[in-house]
Parts: sequence; C-alpha cells; structure tokens
Amino acid sequence: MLIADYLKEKIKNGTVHITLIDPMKQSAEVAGRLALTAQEVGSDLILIAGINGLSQKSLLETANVIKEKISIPVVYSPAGAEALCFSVDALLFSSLLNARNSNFVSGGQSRAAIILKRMEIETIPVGYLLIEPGMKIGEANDIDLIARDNYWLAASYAVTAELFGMNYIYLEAGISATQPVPAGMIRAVKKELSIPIIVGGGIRTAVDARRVRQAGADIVVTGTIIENAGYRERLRSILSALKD
Ligand code: 1GP
Repeated sequence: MLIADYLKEKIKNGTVHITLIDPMKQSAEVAGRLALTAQEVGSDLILIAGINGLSQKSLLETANVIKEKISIPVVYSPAGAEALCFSVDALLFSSLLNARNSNFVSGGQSRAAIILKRMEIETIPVGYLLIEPGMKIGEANDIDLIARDNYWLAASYAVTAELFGMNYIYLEAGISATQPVPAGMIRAVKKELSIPIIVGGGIRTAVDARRVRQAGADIVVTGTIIENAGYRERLRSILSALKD
C-alpha cells in the first residue's frame, strides 16, 4: 500500500501520530528500540530525519534496524541530497517555502529528484513552513521565520503550497521548540486549506497534543519526548490525547 493511501485512511479515522527519530542522537540499536516502543504505544509512522551533519552510515544503519524491528511504515525526510536512503517505505519530498536560500526551496531537491524518480521510491510532496522559534533549522538555514502572531502569512504560504499541488502542509516550530505552533495559527491555516496539516515541534504533553489536535492538525509529530527517560509514559499520554 502506498504511504499516501495509508495516511489518507488513517486521517479519516482521527489524528495521526508520527514519531521522529534523528539517527545522530543514538545508536541504530537504540533507535530500533525507540521505534518499537513508539509502535507499541500507538504511533502510526516513524519519520527518520536529522539536520546536524547526518552521516550516510548512521542513516542507513538506523533505517535498517528500524525497518527490521517494526511493522508500521518508516519514512525518511532528507535535509538535502547529501544523505539518501532507499530502504524506507517513502520519502518526504519537502520544500521549505519560507527559506530565503533557494537551495531549501527546490535546489537541494533537484539534486536528488532524478535518482528518486529512477529508483521509483514513493515521494510525498510537502510544503514545509518554519514558524518561530524555529530552533536549529532556523539558525542553520537562511529563513524568513513566520512570526507566531502572523496567522495571515502562515495561511498565505499554506494555500500557496496547496495551489502548487503539494499534498500536505507542515507547520514546524522547530526541534525541541519551547512551545508548539500556536493553536490560533493552526486554526487560521485550517480554515483556508483543503489539504491535511502536519504540526510538529515543541509538543511535550497531552495538553499540547490536545490543543494542536483541536485546532485542526491532521498529523502530529513528536521527536524530543522519546529521547528522555520516562518516554513510554509520556508518549502514551500524548497518544491518548490524540486518539481518544
Ligand atoms: C517535528 O521538529 C519536530 O516536527 C520534532 O520536534 O523534538 O520538539 O518534538 P520536538
């Protein structure tokens, strides 16, 4: 089954949860264990992504161990053409729409596009928007961060993505952000948009998760919570806020 169809089906039945795993933050074995816990607790998909000098070796090892251990889909979100991986079920093919540097909008993607097409790997077109605080992604790249109160700008970019034919809009507050994307912004985007909304960054508690869900997120991504002690319980409470 295509991952696009899997997600469509899941979204019909409620909010989807994605666990993000950065291959540079732990060994492949530990990543595999984390992915298994995420699956056991009820996560719908594992997203492998990283921005800090992701190495091809750790990416491949991590993807292989995770694929071996779990049955839910595994998707990779490349930050550029430097590290690629085909032993996953699909790739997010994202354009960072509010980047000033065109490499992040389409340049980096163009360096991988022909290979991806020839490999016949499923790609999922995503319009990616970085909202304040943006964290490392904002610092590392040349980006016109969207201010937390500029709902109109977020909605304008989101509709741009829809009119470009992208299948999802991803509202990202940044890895380990202190706060998630504001609920008011998600609501404003939802009102204008017909494609599903992915929201990630700074979601730590069931209260955060419920707020984001009620504002209209179709897919919620969490990363950092799985890196700390007690992650199983924390993930469980987030999942229950999304799936109740
Ligand atoms: C996914 O960047 C996030 O969109 C992950 O953020 O690490 O803050 O959960 P956290």
